[in-house]
Amino acid sequence: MSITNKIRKSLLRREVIFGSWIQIGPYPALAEILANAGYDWIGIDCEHSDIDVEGFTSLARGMYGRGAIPFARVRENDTLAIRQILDAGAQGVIIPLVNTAAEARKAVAAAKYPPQGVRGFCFSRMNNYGLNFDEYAQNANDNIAVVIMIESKEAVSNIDEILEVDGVDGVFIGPYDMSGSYGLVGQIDHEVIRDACRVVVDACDRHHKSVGLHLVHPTPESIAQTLADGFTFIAIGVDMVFLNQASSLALADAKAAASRSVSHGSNSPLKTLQGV
Ligand code: 3PY
Ligand code: MG
Repeated sequence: MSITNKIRKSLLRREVIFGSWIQIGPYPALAEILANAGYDWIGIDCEHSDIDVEGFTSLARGMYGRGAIPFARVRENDTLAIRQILDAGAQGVIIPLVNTAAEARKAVAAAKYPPQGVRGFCFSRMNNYGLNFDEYAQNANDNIAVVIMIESKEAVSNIDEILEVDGVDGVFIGPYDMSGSYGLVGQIDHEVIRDACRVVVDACDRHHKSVGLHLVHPTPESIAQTLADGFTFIAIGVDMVFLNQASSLALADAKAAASRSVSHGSNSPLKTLQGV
C-alpha cells in the first residue's frame, strides 16, 4: 500500500477535491461502486453507522486499486479509535465535533507518531503487515491527513484557535450538527447557518487552511455555490441519498411511462408482458 497521499498534498495546497461518503454499512460493493465513479477520496463513516474497524478494512479493500483514497470519520475524538483506523489503512481521519483547540491538539496527537504525537507503532495493514514498516514509520506523519469537523456554535467561536493548531490540515463543516447547535435543526440553508459557515471559510482563508463542506443533497446549483463560497474539500452526497434519489426517480419514470402507455390503450405494459 502506497503511503504517498495526494489528497493531503491537495489539502495543503487548497486544491478542489471531490469525495463522497459511505454510511450504509461495511459492504465492499459500495466502495467499489463509488470508487469506480472516480471520487478523489471516500469518507467511511464510523460515527453514524455500524461500520467498525473490520468494516472499514473491507471497504478500504474495495477501494484499493481504484484510485480513491480511503478516509475515515472516526466514531469520536478518541485516541484509540484514531490509532486503530489508521493502522487499518485510513489515509485521512475526519474527527467529528471538535469544539476547542485542546480537542484539535488531542486529535492531531493521536494521528501522529512521536515526537509530534502519541500514535503507537505496530505491524498492521497500513504497513503491509510489517513488510514496509520503516517506509511507513518515516512517512506517515507527512502523509496522513487530519481534518477537523466544525459543526457547532462553540467551534465557530473558537475557529481561529483551532486553525492555529499545528497538524490540522483542514476543517470540514457538518451542516446538520451545525444547524442543531444553533437551535435550527435541519435548516442548513438558514441565514444564521450560512453566516456561521462564512465565519469558518474566512478564518480558513486567513490561516491558509482547506475548508470542506458536506453537500448531503448535492445539486448542480449547490455545487457551484459551494465552490463560489470558497470551499475546496467537498463531499458530494452519501450512499443512502444516492440510493434514495436514484430509486425514487427510476420508479417515478416507470410510473410516468406506464401511465402514458395505459392512456395509449393496447401498448399497456401488462398486455406486453402477457403477450396479449
Ligand atoms: C453533519 O451535517 O453534522 C455531518 O456530520 C455531515 O457529514
Ligand atoms: Mg455531524
